[in-house]
Amino acid sequence: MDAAFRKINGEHGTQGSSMYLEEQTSKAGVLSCIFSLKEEVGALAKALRLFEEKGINLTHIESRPSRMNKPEYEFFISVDTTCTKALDEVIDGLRTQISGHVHELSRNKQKDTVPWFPNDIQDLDRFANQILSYGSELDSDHPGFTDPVYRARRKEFADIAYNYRHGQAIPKVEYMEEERKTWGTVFTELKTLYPTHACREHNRVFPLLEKYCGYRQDNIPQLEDVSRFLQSCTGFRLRPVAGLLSSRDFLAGLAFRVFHSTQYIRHGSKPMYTPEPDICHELLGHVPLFADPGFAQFSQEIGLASLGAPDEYIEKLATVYWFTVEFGLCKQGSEIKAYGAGLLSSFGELQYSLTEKPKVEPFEPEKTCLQKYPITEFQPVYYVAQSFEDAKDKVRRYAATIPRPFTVRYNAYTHSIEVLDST
Ligand code: HBI
Ligand code: NLE
Ligand code: FE
Repeated sequence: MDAAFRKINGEHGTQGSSMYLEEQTSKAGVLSCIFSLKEEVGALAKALRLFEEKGINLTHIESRPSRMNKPEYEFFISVDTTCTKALDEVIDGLRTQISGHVHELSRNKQKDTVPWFPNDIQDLDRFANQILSYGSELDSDHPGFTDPVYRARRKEFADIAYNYRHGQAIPKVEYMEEERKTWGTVFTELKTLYPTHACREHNRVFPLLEKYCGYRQDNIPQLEDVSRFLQSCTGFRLRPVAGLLSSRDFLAGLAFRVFHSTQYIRHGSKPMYTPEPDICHELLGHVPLFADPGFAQFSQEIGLASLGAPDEYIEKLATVYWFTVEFGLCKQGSEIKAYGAGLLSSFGELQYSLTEKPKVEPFEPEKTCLQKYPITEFQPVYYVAQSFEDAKDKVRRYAATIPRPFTVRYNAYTHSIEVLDST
């Protein structure tokens, strides 16, 4: 409920997003409809009570003033249900007891339809509007919430991402003094920890980024420069994004070797740790490893496995992603090092992760994929991989157990997905 409720829809060019909605609603047991209500106290509560009485779970709700009927409001809702009878009764109730107008947009009870996925790298342009939270609209517990300069700045970055299309150069940004100061602190602290805490692949690439991409304490590198560098190493490229994407959208990008990257920087009051991705996280945490061929392939495997996968498997793959790409530890010789980007971009958690405090378990996708985790504090558990090669083999074997009536192959010449029907 929470994530869907916060979805920013339509505000920045509705075409892509409405298309997406239709496709989203073709999932099993989902219904979307619009009903209108006269403006009066308690009208919405009355309508919602009908759903409650029948035990139907709302997964999305949005309101807008009616254009046709000025004193009315329209409500767009999606519900999750397997019981059609209850649903029919609610719709009847809405029609007879509450409002004349109920417009059913889609209903699909087929259990085995395959969720839509991008077939071509350009299809990723459709994700731009589908930000879950933290776009330019900060939540009240965000450290930048009461800082008007920071909020205005976040809006500028969100606009760059919303307007970006595949194939364009990523617009360069002139960072402000305050922003460069924050970067400087994060960069300096992390750089002293990397030799002892980061995995060898990260340490191998880091000097190249200093040499070719302007990684310096007094300079925030430009996404475009870094993206070109990555393309020359592994074919991975960056694409600007306004905030968090859904797991499904985010993982789909990886299938094309596209990494959705934020461009704003964390609030200067908390350089040591932030729960949301920011440019420090992307450039210092993720980028060095996407330049490593073995790791790039591992990441793409997770992305390919996600295409068209059922929702519950997306959640599992997102969890695997979380405990590897974001918070993974790996064995190197007799030591354990960090390779997860969430660790390599937080000088607080990087230190903590290699102490005795957290629990450490071996990485086994079948087990790891079920682990619950917090997203706004240091992790209580980490998973240790033997090597990227080993992690990749394990994820590939795990992916083969995801029920899909087809297999996929990436065509790197055309940047498109080839679907091989296996039914
Ligand atoms: N969206 N922009 C963005 N960046 C991420 O790192 C990210 C995301 N959405 C989901 C996500 N990461 C992961 O936590 C997994 O759900 C894939
Ligand atoms: N906690 C990380 C940091 O402070 O850099 C960001 C994690 C994003 C998932
Ligand atoms: Fe990340």
